[in-house]
Amino acid sequence: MSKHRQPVTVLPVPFHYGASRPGAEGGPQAVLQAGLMEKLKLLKRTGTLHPPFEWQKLSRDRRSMERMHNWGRVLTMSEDVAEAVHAIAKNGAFPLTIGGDHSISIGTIAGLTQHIQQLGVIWIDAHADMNTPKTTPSGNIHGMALAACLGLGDGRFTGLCGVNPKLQSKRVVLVGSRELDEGEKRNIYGSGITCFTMHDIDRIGMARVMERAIAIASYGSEGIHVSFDIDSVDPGEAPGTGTPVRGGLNYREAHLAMEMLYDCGRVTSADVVEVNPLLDPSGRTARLAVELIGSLLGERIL
Ligand code: HAR
Ligand code: MN
Ligand code: MN
Ligand code: MN
Repeated sequence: MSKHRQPVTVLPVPFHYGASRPGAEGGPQAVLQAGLMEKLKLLKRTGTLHPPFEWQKLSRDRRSMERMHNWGRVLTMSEDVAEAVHAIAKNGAFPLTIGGDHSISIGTIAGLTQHIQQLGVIWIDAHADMNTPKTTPSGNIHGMALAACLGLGDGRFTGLCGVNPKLQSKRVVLVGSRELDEGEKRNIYGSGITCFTMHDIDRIGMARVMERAIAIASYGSEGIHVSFDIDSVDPGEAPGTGTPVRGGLNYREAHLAMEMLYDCGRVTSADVVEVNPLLDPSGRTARLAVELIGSLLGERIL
């Protein structure tokens, strides 16, 4: 089946234990309420909703430490998400995972790499999520998610699903970075992944950045995973997120990135994370998320 026409299966992951504050667990409901399934129907992408997990079991898990807050809950969630995403991909569908904080991508990528060879990843985010327990300034695991997928950090996460590392740095690209911690910068340069900061977008434009990002992520890969953190977008457009950073992608740049990802025909899965409805009662952040998913799946807003 053409990648452009794969049916989409939505996996809601209402989870916030990878972040410092609650709210992101309401992300999936907010995005569904903003019309996600209707959008998929409009685009003729079927749109199956995966049944929710029994998240209650997580609340009793108290395993935590100073440099990896709530690691027990994050690990249990990651195992469940990996299994669900692998099953969705095996069925020939496009897994669309809706977070939740960005730690959920540890599970998504673990599940995908069981099915897709040499997965490429484009991580669109104000942050790099390249900390390890050694470099983290916060202890929050959402800031360590991409590092874990590259084999950096604690073995409980890097070893998830028995493959380590899950990604090869030559097919991993950051887009929109503008808040990097010092130790994290060393991890980025040491790992060899590609990083397009907001400065690069200002300098050469989003179109050229995305052309390069797509070329890098698709080299020798069977598919590209898009991990989209809504905080990549400027807080003026997307205020409902836990760690907003000024100077982000504007409305047109965010849509252009998603449109170019659709046009390349190689995207086989996506995460949309860090929508926090508690911080945006107006719902505009969730509505923007639905719009951007539309562009990623072929809608054109001109
Ligand atoms: N770099 C900081 C840390 O590790 C904050 C990053 C977490 N925020 C996110 N992730 N939303 O993209 O704690
Ligand atoms: Mn992130
Ligand atoms: Mn498989
Ligand atoms: Mn972020």
